Amino acid sequence: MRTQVAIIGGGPSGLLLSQTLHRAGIDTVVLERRSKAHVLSRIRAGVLERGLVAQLEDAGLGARLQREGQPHDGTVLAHGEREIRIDFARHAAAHVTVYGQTEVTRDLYRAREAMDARLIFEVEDVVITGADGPSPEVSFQTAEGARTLACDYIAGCDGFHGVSRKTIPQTLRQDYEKVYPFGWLGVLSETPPVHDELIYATSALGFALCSMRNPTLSRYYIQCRLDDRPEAWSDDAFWDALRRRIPAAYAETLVTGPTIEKSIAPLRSFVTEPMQWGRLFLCGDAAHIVPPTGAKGLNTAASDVYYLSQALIGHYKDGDDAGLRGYSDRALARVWKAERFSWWMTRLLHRFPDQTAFDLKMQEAEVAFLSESEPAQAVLAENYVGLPY
Ligand code: RFL
Ligand code: PHB
Repeated sequence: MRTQVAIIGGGPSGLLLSQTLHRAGIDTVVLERRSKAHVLSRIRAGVLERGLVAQLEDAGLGARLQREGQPHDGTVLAHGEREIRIDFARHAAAHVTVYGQTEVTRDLYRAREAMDARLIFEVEDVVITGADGPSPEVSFQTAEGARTLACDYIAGCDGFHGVSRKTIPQTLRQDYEKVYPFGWLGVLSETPPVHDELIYATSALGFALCSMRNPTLSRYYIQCRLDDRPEAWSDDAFWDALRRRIPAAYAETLVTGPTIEKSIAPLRSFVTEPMQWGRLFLCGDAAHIVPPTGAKGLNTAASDVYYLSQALIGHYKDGDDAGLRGYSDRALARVWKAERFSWWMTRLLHRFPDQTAFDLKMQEAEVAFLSESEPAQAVLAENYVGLPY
């Protein structure tokens, strides 16, 4: 089997890259370790920056997103009973769009399948060879047996636990990592959202986030211990913990019900440099992870896809390899700013087990400053709606 660009991973990065390259006349094959149903069952991101919305529109995926995506002109930060509304429209002349990653992925699969794209599911034992030479190959197993995919370039879109990053020799890359001493317990529930904007809340009991997917589907998170298990949390215990962490006015109007999904995600900041080795290019979670506090993971994956697709189009259409040579530096320049923002939001809004009385005072002072300073709110708004590509 042969293609121009072999894409490892059929999550949002791999699918968006495949769709964008297809529209530019570049052939791809996507190799995905799991089944399509499994990929679509993962509940993840919910907030899309304008850059990602524009990319999806350019990729021919605007119709349902326009119909069902909800524009949000602001968000609420709550510290105990103190509320700060961050006005994106006023401070950044922009909005974000609430539209689930599951729906983005579903739209991408539909579009790719409508074009008879080559998507191979449930591949195992993926091995990349020759990425540092002129003729890279990807070998893998399917139910039918061993296969080899020859290609010009490989896009490693296989997430944090994938094989692509690990193929780059350890001596040629530098990993930067910060692991946080807590996780997020998230639930999905068929109840109306408690508010029409997201609420990022911090209290003496820890962080909570009130988010949503649509007017009848809510997504809530609370900070939890790293050794917590979702099964240990009854629905009642979850709702109780959430109510105690959000301002009283919201706690009183919160509509609760049975949860339809409950999972725990650890929080981590991670970047590998460079994001390229020979003809192998990393995109999205394969190269970097952010804690979800700033809603940046999917959006940063999307800017990587933008830079890489532009670079590959430059190569195939204009014979210009400058974009490929500069891919890693260009992507990392934006990635580090999203890392900084996500780390800052995480530090501002969570309770850390080793936090001293002084650290708590610093957090309080930062929230007080934010509530009084328009420029500080503008900085938050500018980062939240997404820095330009
Ligand atoms: P993914 O989504 O992990 O997809 C990688 C795919 O590669 C497959 N794979 C392999 N395939 C072939 N061979 C192998 N050896 C393979 N190994 C793995 C996997 O099965 C998978 O299908 O990475 P991608 O495409 O880079 O997308 C990244 C995003 O999924 C991620 O950054 C976001 O979900 C992060 N995130 C959020 N991002 C936002 O922008 N806004 C948010 O509001 C937001 N909220 C979140 C989040 C992530 C969360 N969790 C669970 C980590 C909330 C949560 C709770
Ligand atoms: C979500 O809706 O899943 C979500 C929203 C905002 C975040 C993280 C997750 O910062």
